[in-house]
Amino acid sequence: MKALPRSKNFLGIGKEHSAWATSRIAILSAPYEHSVSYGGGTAKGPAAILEASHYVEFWDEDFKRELCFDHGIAAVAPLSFGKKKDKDVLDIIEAAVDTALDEGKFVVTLGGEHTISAAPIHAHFRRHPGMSVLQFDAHSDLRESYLGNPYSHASVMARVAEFMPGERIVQAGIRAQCIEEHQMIRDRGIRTFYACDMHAGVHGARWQDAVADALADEVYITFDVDYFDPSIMPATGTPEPGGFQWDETVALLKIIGAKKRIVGFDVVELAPMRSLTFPSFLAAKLVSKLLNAAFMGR
Ligand SMILES: [Mn+2]
Repeated sequence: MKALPRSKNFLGIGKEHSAWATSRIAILSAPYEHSVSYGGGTAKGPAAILEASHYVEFWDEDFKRELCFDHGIAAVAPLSFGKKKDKDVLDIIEAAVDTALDEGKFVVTLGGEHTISAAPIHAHFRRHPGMSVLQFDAHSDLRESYLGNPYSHASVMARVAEFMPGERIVQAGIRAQCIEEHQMIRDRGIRTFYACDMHAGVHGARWQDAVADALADEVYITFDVDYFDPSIMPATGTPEPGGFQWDETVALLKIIGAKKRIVGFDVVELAPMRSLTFPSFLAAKLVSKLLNAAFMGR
């Protein structure tokens, strides 16, 4: 795969730390947007994250290192889907993730709408059959189909639940769902942490510990940015009030980084706003934090 030049890559790092052959980390862009239900714009998410990442510091104040110079980060040219959609698009993404994993890379996938996550989750699950998937999201995305489309962003975790055991799907931040999704969570034993319970202290003094305890040793993270409160993340298709703040989220990532092994992750559903740059920056810094959590002790 071919790495993007410094002007377009992650963090704006020089060739010696961003070439494909020598980088341990690969960032794939999957700018797929088809099943929009409310606000649009997620196709522009990956490019906005890469652009904003040039303003993220190399040095991470939480993890006390410059990860990009230790391991190398290669961002590659965005995948293109032509007129393809649904399953055909997932096949293209999964093939790309497979290629990168086969070359020993730690793979980050940027969306795009949440639909795309089924592909990297499946690719990682085939290699790590004991893993959990941790879904940060306002919505449980467990609808069998939405507006007639089983490959809707609102159905992505229903597709994942077709190949993963329910108890190894862990959802955090959920605050919008339909009754069928609620029943599926109960029937399949999906581990859902509802925002109302997390905020109310139902899971103890620190909900972060309860979420971490629900995970297997190996964890894949799928991060829908609408998990955050719209006050800090307004740039997403379906914002929901009552979301989460930055520090409490980073606190969980540090716990997972210390106690578990993050095998891969994706960040999806950023719909960048022309008038407001901070949401794109937040998403870029989130990618950096997730990478640091994943490489803790490595
Ligand atoms: Mn979602």
